[in-house]
Amino acid sequence: MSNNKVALITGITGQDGYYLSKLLLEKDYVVHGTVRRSSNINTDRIDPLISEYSSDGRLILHYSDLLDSSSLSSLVNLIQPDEIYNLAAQSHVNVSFKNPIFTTQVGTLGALSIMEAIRYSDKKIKFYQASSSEMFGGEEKTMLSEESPLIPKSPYAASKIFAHHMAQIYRDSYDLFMTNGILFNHESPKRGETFVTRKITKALGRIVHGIQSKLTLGNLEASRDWGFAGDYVEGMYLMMQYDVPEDWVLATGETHTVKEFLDIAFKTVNLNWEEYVKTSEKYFRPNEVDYLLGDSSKAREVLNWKPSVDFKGLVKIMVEHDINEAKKDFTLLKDNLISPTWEYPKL
Ligand code: NAP
Ligand code: G4F
Repeated sequence: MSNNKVALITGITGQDGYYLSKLLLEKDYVVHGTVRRSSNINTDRIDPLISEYSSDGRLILHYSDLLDSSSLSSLVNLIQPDEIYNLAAQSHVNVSFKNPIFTTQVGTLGALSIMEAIRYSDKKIKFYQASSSEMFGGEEKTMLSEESPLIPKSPYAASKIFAHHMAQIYRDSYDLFMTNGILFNHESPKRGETFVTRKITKALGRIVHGIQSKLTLGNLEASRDWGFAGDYVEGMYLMMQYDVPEDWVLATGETHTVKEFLDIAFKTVNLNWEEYVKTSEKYFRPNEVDYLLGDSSKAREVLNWKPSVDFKGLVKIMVEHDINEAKKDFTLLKDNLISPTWEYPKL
């Protein structure tokens, strides 16, 4: 019988799913992950981990969907994990205005289905809920902590608040280990390509290689506390190793506008962003979170967590990665294997 700890990660195919599964595998966990069936294989991010860890049974994937509560409860029964990290969500805020019912079903009942499976399990299973700084609403220019009021501005934020409160209620009512990580924005080369940071660095790489000529964005004045995803999954792990389940903010303590991100990114390759970027109503939201700045003193003092990558470092990592990626696209284009799309992405 193996002594390895067993974790179940929902949303393992996403940005954080990649970094968290890598971290846990390096810590000798057996990692199970849920994957949604899609018409194209959607495991790109974790393919390197699959090839390294699946043959010896350390990384095991299961078809599941947060909307299918019976598949979740049978998975929990089958695997009997020590820890469950609920990362699955329709995580794009603007899309949540367009698909509010789906976003809400996944964010609320999806999360609750896992909590119910844990409640009826014979084993004491620790649970991590991916809460979000989006829940704060960013009404005022203040530092936000675990005690700050929650003022949702989107269906996404409202659904995250429901799951956040249910984790607290299950913690208090049934003495279960339900921890909430209230994470401020965290980015990386694995970030989805329609989130603003990656959209910018992806486009910049393509501009550098001459295969894109412009970039259309929305609100450039919005300000975010942006950190590196690799640092934030370390924080998730630390929260789950702490003696008691609590709520924890992870943030860098610095905030920057989209304009500042553009400025630093374009300057790394000696370009002026104003010559390439335009804005369109299409990317403005019906209700905007203007300003997010986090106070993560509790996690820093109690968990000894701190981010290792600063804002400029983050921009540099992402720009360098996407310039290399675009070089591959350029080569394929040159050999006529793909046709030019002058602006990317279309969504
Ligand atoms: P992401 O890249 O969008 O990944 C989301 C994951 O959820 C993907 O694996 C996705 O699967 C899966 N998923 C979506 N709908 C699902 C459903 N109905 N059933 C099962 N799985 C489903 O998000 P992320 O950036 O890694 O974020 C991880 C979590 O942290 C999310 O819950 C997000 O809301 C939250 N969060 C993120 C940030 C941030 O800045 N990144 C900050 C605070 C909180 P597919 O690959 O098939 O789409
Ligand atoms: O990159 P974003 O889409 O991230 P947003 O809305 O802050 O949400 C992310 O962080 C949350 C944590 O606070 C997570 F919970 C959530 O799952 C997600 O990971 O947008 C950042 C800002 C917004 O103010 C947006 O209006 O950038 C602005 N923006 C300007 N132009 C744009 C664009 N955002 C996107 N996605 N695309 C644009 O063209």
